[in-house]
Amino acid sequence: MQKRTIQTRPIEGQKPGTSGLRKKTRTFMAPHYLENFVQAIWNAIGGVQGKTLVLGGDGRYFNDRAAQVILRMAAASGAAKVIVGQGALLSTPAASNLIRQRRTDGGIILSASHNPGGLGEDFGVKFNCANGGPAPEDLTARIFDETQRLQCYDILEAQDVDLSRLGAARLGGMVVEIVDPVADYASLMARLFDFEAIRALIASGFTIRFDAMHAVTGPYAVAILQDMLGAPEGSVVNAVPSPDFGGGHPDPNPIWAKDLVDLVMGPDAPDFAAASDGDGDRNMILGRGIVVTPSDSLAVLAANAHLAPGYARGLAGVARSMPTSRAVDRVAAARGLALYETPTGWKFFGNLLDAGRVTLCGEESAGTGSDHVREKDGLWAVLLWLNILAATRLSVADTLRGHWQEFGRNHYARHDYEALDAGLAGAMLDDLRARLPDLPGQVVTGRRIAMADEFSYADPVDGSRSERQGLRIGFEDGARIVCRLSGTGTEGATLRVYLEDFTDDPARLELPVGAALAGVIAAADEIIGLRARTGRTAPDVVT
Ligand code: G16
Repeated sequence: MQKRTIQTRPIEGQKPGTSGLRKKTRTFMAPHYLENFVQAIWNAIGGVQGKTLVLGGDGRYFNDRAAQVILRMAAASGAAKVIVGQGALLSTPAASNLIRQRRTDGGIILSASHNPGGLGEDFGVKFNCANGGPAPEDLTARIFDETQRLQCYDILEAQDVDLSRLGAARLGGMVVEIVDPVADYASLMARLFDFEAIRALIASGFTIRFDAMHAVTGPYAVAILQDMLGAPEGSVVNAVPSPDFGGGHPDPNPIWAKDLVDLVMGPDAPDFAAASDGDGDRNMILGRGIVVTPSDSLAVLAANAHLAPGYARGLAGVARSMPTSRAVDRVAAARGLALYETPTGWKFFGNLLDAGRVTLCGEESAGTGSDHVREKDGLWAVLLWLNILAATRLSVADTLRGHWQEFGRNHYARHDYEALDAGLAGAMLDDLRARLPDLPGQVVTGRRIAMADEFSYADPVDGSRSERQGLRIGFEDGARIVCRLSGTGTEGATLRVYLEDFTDDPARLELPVGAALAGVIAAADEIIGLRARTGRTAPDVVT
C-alpha cells in the first residue's frame, strides 16, 4: 500500500452552510471534489496524525464510495484509528454518541439530511468535533479557507476495506474498527428512558407507527421500538435504508410524510405516530387526529421531561433557534428556566450544552435534542414523548390541549419558497433590510409593528459573534414574522418565512393554524412584497 500525494487546485464554492457542505451528488463525485474538501478538514483541524475518528453516513447514494475514499485519506495522513458503522452507516445522533462515548477526536458524517438522495440528488459531508457536535463557525471558516488554497492531498493506494464485517481491519498503519451502528445508541436510550413503563404502555394496547422513510433510522427504530419495547412487527415501516430513500424525500413534515398524516387523520389511526429524516436527527410527532408542530413539541418536552428518568433532576435551561416559535419561552418563564435564543444551526447549541447552561434545545425545522449527544435526535424525541405518555396515560391530542390551556398557544407556520433566483432573493432581503428602521410604528393589515431588526448573536460562552441571522418583525399584539435564506439548499435560493401569533383566549386555542395565521400571512405578503417581486403566489412547502 502506497501513499500518494495528488496535485490539485482549489475548487470554488466549498463553503460549508448551516450544516456542513451540501451539494449535488454529481458535484461531489467530480474529480478531486470530495478529496479536496476532506483534505481541507484535515488541514483545518491540525492534521489527523495519531488521531481517532468516527465515520458513517445515512446510506444515501455515494455514501459507500465516499467512506472508502475518506478511510484511505485518513490512513495516508497518519490517523491511528477510524471507527466506522457497519456498511458505513451511522445516524447523525449515533455518530455524535460514538464520538463522545469513545472519546475520539471527532468524526465525519456523510449526509444531506432531509434532502433527497441519488445520482441526480444531494450529498453532504460534515465534520463534528470531539464534543460530538457540528464544527462551530470559526472552524467551518478555517475549512473554507483551506479549500481556497489547497494544492495537494494525500491518499493511500489500497483495496476497499470490507465494511460489512464487524471487527477490526487494517488499512496501512491505521486500524479500521467496524461497529454495530445501533448497539451503543440503543443502550444510551435505555439509560435515559423508562423502558419498563413504555413497554407496559405498548403492552396495554397503545398502538404506534414509525415511518423511517427508507432512511437510516430504520434499523434503530426496529431494534428499539419493536425488539426492545415490544411494539408489534410492522409498527416500523419503510425500515430498510435505501440509497435513494425509496425515491422519496426523507423530510418528516406534513408534505413529505403525507401518508402518515392521512393515517392519523383516518379511522385506523394509531395512538402515536412519528417519522424521522434521512440521517435520523429530525422528527415529526403525530397522534390520533393531530400533527404536533416541532415548536409545540419542544415546549411540551420542556414542560414534561422530568417524567423521564434521564431528566428527573429537572432542566438546567432550554434553548431554541430564533425562528422557532416562542412556545418554549412560556414554559421557561413559568418554570423559572434559563432560555437562550440562537441562530439557526445545531452548532450554535454546542457551547450552551457543553457549559451545562441548557439541557434541552430545539428548532422549528423538526429538530429536538438534549445534552445526551451534541446533535438533534429524532428517535430520542420519539422516546421522550412515549415516556411522557407512559407516565401520564394521556393521548397526544389531550397532552397538547392541556399544554395550550396552561401556557397559551403560539400558532406557527413556516412558508418555504424554493429554487428562487439567488440574486433576486438576495435583493429582496437587502431591500427589506434597508426598510427595517422605518417599519416600527407602521400599521400593516390592521396590526401595528413594534420592532424590526436583523438578528445577531453573541455566544454567551465564548463571546463569538454571528451577524445577519435573519430579519424579524414583531407586532404590538405579539405576532411575529421572520425571514431568512436557507443554508442547506443546493439549488438557487430558498426563502423561509416564519409566521407566528399567540393566543390565550380559550375560544381561539383550537383554531386551525391557517385560520389563526391568516392576518399575519397577509401582513408578511405586504411587507416583503414576495408576490410582486417573484411572481410566486403560494409557498412550495408549508410546515
Ligand atoms: C440543519 C441544521 C439545523 C437547521 C436546518 C435548516 O438541519 O442542523 O439547525 O435548522 O438545517 O437550516 P436552513 O433553514 O438553513 O435550511 P439538518 O437536519 O438539515 O442537518
